[in-house]
Amino acid sequence: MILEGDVDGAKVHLVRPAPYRAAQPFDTVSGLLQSELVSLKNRSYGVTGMGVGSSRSRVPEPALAGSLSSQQLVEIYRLMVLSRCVDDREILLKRQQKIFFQISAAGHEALQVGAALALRPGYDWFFPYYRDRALCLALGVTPADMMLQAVGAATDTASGGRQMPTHWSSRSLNIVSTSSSTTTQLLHAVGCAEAGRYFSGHPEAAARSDGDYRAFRDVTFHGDEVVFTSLGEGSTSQGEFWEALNTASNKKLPVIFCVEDNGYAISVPVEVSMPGGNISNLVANFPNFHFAEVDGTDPEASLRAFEAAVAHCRAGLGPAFVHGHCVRAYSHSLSDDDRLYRSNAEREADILRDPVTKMRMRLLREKILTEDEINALEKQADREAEEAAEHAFEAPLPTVEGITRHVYSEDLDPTSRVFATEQVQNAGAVGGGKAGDAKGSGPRTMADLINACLRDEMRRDPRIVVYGEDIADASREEILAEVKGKGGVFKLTAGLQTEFGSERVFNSPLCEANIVGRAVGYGVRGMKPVVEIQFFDYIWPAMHQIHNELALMRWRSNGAWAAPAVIRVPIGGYLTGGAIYHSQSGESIFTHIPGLRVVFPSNALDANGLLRTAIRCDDPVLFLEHKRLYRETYGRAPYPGPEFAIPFGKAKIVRPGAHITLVTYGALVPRSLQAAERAHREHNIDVEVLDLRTLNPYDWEAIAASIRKTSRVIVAHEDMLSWGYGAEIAARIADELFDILDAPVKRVGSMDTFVAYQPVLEDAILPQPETILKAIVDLRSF
Ligand SMILES: Cc1ncc(C[n+]2csc(CCOP(=O)(O)OP(=O)(O)O)c2C)c(N)n1
Ligand SMILES: [Mg+2]
Repeated sequence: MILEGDVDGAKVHLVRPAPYRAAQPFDTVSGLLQSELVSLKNRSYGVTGMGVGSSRSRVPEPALAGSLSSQQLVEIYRLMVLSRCVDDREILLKRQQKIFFQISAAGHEALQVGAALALRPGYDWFFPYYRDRALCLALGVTPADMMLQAVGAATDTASGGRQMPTHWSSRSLNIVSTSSSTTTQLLHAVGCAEAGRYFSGHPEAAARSDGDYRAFRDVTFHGDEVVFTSLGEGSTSQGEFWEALNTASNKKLPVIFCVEDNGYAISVPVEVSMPGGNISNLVANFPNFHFAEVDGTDPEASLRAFEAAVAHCRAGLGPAFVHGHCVRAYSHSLSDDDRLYRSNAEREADILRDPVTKMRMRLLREKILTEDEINALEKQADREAEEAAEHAFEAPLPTVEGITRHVYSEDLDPTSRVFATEQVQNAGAVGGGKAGDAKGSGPRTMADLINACLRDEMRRDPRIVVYGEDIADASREEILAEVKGKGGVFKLTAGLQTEFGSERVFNSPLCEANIVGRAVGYGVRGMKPVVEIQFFDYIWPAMHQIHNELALMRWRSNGAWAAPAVIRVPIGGYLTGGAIYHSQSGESIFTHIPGLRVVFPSNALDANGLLRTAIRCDDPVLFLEHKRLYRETYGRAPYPGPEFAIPFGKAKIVRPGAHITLVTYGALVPRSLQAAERAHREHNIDVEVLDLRTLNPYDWEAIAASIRKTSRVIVAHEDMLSWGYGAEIAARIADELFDILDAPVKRVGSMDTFVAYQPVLEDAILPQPETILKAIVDLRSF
């Protein structure tokens, strides 16, 4: 739609920045202007070449200080218009049902272009959100890239057709794959900044090393890189927003938080969710921050705000917070119609503040461009978006065969022989230092050998950092000479801070999402965070990060990014007084997450060897440690040496037998062994006990081989029976081994309730050796 405008008394024709506008009539362009536009496209600051098939080069300096030249102002406008044109083209395509989703940057372009021009693509790091089209265009993502994403092409560089459009990712530009989850990306940004700081203090850690995940996780760092992350004002209600500010502030990290405030979270106006309605007021007391509140519809003001923010961050003074007031020129997305909840007057008022219109008027008013030149520029941008779309429709679609690629690392298989160094190599050597010392050749507990493994691996691999709640010896380093140190509520990390220092071993805030979210940021930079969640019962605040981010990063970015962190978690009951909130199981909830390896050792040696594989492998791992087994006499073993590793997906026959197969893991291994001994003694039943050791992947071949021998099987676990881990194993046995079964598949698990405090109740709720014995006897007589 063309509007009439009035600039310095002269009538001009203006393209209305409306979502559903018809094709624009454009005037002819003079040759001179065209060449001027070409030179602007290849300008020497901030942004790389645009357009279909253009290559990307990194530009060293933004260099926009001082007053902006006419050329620079025109280029800013071009980027804003290009963003709008790509949005409008997508809207058209969505209405024609040629693409499947659309969400726009309309109304946010000025703020975003300002941010991009103050930063360095491929040098700084970016954790944007779904509305950041203009930001990404200005950083160097091309309209062609965007259209490939919109159609879901195989050649979509962000995700290969796996993510919605505007879920950005570019390795060359350091734009880390972003999800739809609002605010998770902020904690990734924090971890990313921590990793950058770590590498600049420990450059040797960046070295490539064969033999583990480092061979596939290249590192770049500069020492003064800044991390940018953005979100909408509605998303500031999420806890992770505050968690990210907390750590960035506390650690003076170079992170720019950009709040793009359009006053609405879909249909919810800001006053509903934000006390006082202004996020700047709420965050104002965080220490070490540089704060700016700007008119986000003014690109120059925005740029200046970001330049100051970048200067603050690059100088190492701390994080920055840029709050830009934008407008949401269109509805939330094409699935939304804002006429349902916004008045006409309010929507019209937003149109008057539309940044594209305002910038256009400025260029005319300041006689930087004529009306014809404006129209030519817009026509060119529109053509670019159209060509990008045409190109995208010719692109190949992803193949169905490729669906499971990059769920896990394609480079390093943790089930492979690389990790099959199961023979004890150095029994009797010292696998520890002060507190968690595994001295001598005598049997060590599971707690000792986990601690020993952490020490060995930290000595071997400088990219490992260990953090979590209470895991340091003492956060106040100066008293370490005087005190013994805490080293975790179960003392599994004892002595690590003392040996490796507070940069590598440190306490986190009491905040599980913060722990895992930062691990994602560390991981994408090539580090190996080995974090601890204090109790499995408190893993749930981190569930969003585990399920939607950590485990998904590789698949959703089609292999471009990964975060192979290790999360160690004490789990389980049989504690006599642990009660509900210190006794939970729930491993099947995590084996239900593609992309996440789940390990559950039952003894000291397996814990040592499997933790080593977890740390060295290239996938994220949930490492479940049964609290009751930490110091039990059962399963102690001598320290096996610093290279002892066990591949994932390899079960172990812990008791051979001929009559019944008992598939189990964790704390039910010793209980199953007790039951098997009694079955043999009292009933002459010979039970084969199979310890799965890893739950994802699990050793189907070993299960099947044993059942082929026995034709009878029990699957036993501590977790609740219904919908527990055993349900999946039992279903597969019934499906694939039906022919050789002599009896139905039997399961043993806890009652479908919580674990109570009173031991009489706990004993009844959790499966006991007697429960397993009864199942064995029943099954034998079936
Ligand atoms: C954790 C989470 N909850 C809900 C949603 C659904 N959702 C998507 S965008 C959105 C509103 C976000 O508003 P705001 O942060 O102000 O950003 P804006 O879209 O206005 O730029 C909601 C509720 C989501 N994507 N993630
Ligand atoms: Mg909003």
